[in-house]
Amino acid sequence: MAYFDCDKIQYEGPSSKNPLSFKHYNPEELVGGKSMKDHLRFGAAYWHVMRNDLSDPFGAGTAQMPWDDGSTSVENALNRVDVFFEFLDKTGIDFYCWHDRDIAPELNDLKASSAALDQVVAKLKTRQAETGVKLLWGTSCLFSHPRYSQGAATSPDASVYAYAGAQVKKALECTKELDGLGYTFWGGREGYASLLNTDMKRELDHLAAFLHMAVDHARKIGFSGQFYIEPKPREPSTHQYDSDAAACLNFLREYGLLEHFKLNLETNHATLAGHTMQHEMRVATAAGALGSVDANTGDELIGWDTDQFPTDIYLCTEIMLEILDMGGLTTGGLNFDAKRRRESHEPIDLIHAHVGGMDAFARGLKIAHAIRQDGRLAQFVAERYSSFDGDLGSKIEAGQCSFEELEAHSLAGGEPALASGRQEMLENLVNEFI
Ligand code: XLS
Ligand code: NI
Ligand code: NI
Repeated sequence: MAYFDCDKIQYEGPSSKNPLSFKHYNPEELVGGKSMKDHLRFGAAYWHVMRNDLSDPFGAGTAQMPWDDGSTSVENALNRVDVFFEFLDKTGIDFYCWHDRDIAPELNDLKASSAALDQVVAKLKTRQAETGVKLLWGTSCLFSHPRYSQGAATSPDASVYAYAGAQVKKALECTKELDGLGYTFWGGREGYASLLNTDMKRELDHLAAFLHMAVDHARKIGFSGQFYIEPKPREPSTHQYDSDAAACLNFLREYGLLEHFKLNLETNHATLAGHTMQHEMRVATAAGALGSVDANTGDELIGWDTDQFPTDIYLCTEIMLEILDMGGLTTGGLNFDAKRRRESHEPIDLIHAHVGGMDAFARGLKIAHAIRQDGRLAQFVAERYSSFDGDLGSKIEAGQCSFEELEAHSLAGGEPALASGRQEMLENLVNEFI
């Protein structure tokens, strides 16, 4: 039974008027000696594709899901797997991500929930083997159930903490079973609503202990995938401890976790943090910790995580520039953590949405590659800092300079003649390629 009313999406080139075709994403086409598919490593989010009914705080779900009987039965969960793989096949997406509770229902107790998970994981494993699709990362939903309303690894209640640990243990084992390339922690409710009732230091210590246990367990079971932390400043909590890339890096360093974790950066979360995505990526790359991307976009006018599909060519260009500059994605990918608008309720809208996101990133990739090939942008930046290549600058960069030497230099050299930053010229240069 097919649910998406289209054939497998084909590359038809920029002149095609067929909305269900790729105009720019041509998976095997080489860009700088590497296929577009390998550059972009697109992933689909099980929670949005299969489980998001498009409800919002003001109204019920609108999404048509003719395959879903609305029950929490394992049979229903198993049926969804086939629909999801039809979707992956038609869009040509090779990676996917899940939360444990997206793929299988939370049942009456932990044992029953874990058993349900095992059944679905077995089916996913079979479908992966048949298709070559890979699990980009798994994660555990530690934010939906009421028990986690005051946090999971930062809950004030040790029994809730334990439950969360048990859930992550199982989710890690399932990720290993599916040869997952990574495992993500997004601190859904790891933060606070009020400091009046919060012992922040204790909560952070607990969170670090939790992540260390995850690292230890991964080692025990032989899971060698990459761990990620996904920053987000707020929503659902008022303040989340993983508020942005810099806060995450500080936390990981402070608790001796940086060697085990990279960041999974989400565009809309950067917006909520008051940063650009490029800023967040630059911060992560500087620490050697940019792992993966949750590719979506926010709305400048709405202060929450609207999780829209990326369609902005400038944005995709900036993201691809950062990715190419760091030498490309390795374990990570571009995971569409994005949902259709509530008005786009038909199954085919899922295809339109992903095709658009893939094409936008394909253009971003080609443009970013062309900008790098051209070389003027990088050359400008290199020249802008070239005074640090001289005697004084090299000494400063090597940590071998003193204030006395800086004083002597300034006394002898007089007032520095500063060069222009040429921002507008560079913006025009980028536009040459867009
Ligand atoms: C929510 C997050 C979430 C994570 C996975 O805002 O983006 O979807 O990616 O838990
Ligand atoms: Ni995300
Ligand atoms: Ni998000």
